Amino acid sequence: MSKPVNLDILNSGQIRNDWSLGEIEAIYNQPFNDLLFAAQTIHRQHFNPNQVQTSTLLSIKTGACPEDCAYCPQSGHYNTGLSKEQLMAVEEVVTKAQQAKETGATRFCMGAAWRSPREKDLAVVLEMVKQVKSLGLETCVTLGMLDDDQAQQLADAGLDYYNHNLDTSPEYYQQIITTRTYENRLDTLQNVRDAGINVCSGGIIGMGEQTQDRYGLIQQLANMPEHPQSVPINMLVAVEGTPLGEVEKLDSIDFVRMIATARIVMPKSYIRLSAGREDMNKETQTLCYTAGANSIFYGEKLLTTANPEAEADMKLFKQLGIKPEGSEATQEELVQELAQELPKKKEMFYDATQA
Ligand code: SAM
Ligand code: DTB
Ligand code: SF4
Repeated sequence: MSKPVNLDILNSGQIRNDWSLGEIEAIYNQPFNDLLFAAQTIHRQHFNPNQVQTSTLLSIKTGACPEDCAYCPQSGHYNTGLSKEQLMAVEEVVTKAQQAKETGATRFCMGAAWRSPREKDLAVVLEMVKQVKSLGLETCVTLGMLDDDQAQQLADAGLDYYNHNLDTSPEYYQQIITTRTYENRLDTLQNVRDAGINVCSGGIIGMGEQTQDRYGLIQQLANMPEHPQSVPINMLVAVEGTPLGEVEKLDSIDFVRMIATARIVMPKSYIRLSAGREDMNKETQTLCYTAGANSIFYGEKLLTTANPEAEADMKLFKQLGIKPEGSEATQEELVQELAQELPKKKEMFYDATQA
């Protein structure tokens, strides 16, 4: 075990963009209680510890992606049984966004399985952004690589966040994706930042990486010119048919360590407990909240795989005294409402993990 990290340094309130791998390693490997205490202390300096932000995802264009990301059920390089779908119609997306709002989400994230958007598709997405925003929701899209002009068009449409993950360390990246480079990803993030859109960028753990790669991912995120405003930490959802379909499951304590480390080095960012919650019990999720996670993907579906039911999340929030950030309803009202409404709203969807 590394030496405990000096809390005076951690408590300085300074936002740093020069973290060394050694420092990140020392933070990650502290005795668990010291790590959680440091993360919770820092969390309280910048956030209400009893509030969690809720984002609902929708896959607006599913499958047949030309990229070869080894984790992804939507890559056209692998057979996961997922059928290719066209870009959804604007009205359909707006209906889903309205439902997400009624369920208590404050941000609506639209994902497309593209390498980068074509001009005519981007025009449709711009309209989606405008209309979803007019419902009073924050908007986020993830469409693959963007050039500066595309980022500007999204900014002009009023987009709040762009999600583009680094996924892993620069070293391990080559084992995971060959069809685009780490540099391509950093360039897209630069274009997004320059256009004045909030950056949402994080990664995945549990892909067979070494702990060094986790430190490397955190270092890349934390040493950007500005910390991403939102940092999704995903646990791999292993999907049969992808090269990572059979990878060994991640230990939940390692996941909590990753959340706590992200919280400590990026004190003002929203750290999102992201994919993989279906495989976590409520105690693990609770530890993540204690470690400074203050955002979740909310609603029964991620992009193509399952996520906990909204009702289960609201029940846990209620047990923990957590309030969904910015939602007009309290978690108590949402629990009651969801118990009545959800069976009506629920619909069957293709879950790539159940193929
Ligand atoms: N095609 C766009 C792109 O890659 O930029 C946007 C959609 S892509 C599905 C968004 C992110 O979801 C990926 O960067 C990856 O971090 C995450 N993701 C995809 N499949 C996953 C899986 N099986 N488990 C965990 N996270 C996953
Ligand atoms: C992110 O970091 N995780 C989300 C979102 N950004 C787009 C996607 C998770 C996808 C999990 C696999 C699936 O449902 O297809
Ligand atoms: Fe395509 Fe995105 Fe999946 Fe990679 S992660 S295969 S780019 S949808």
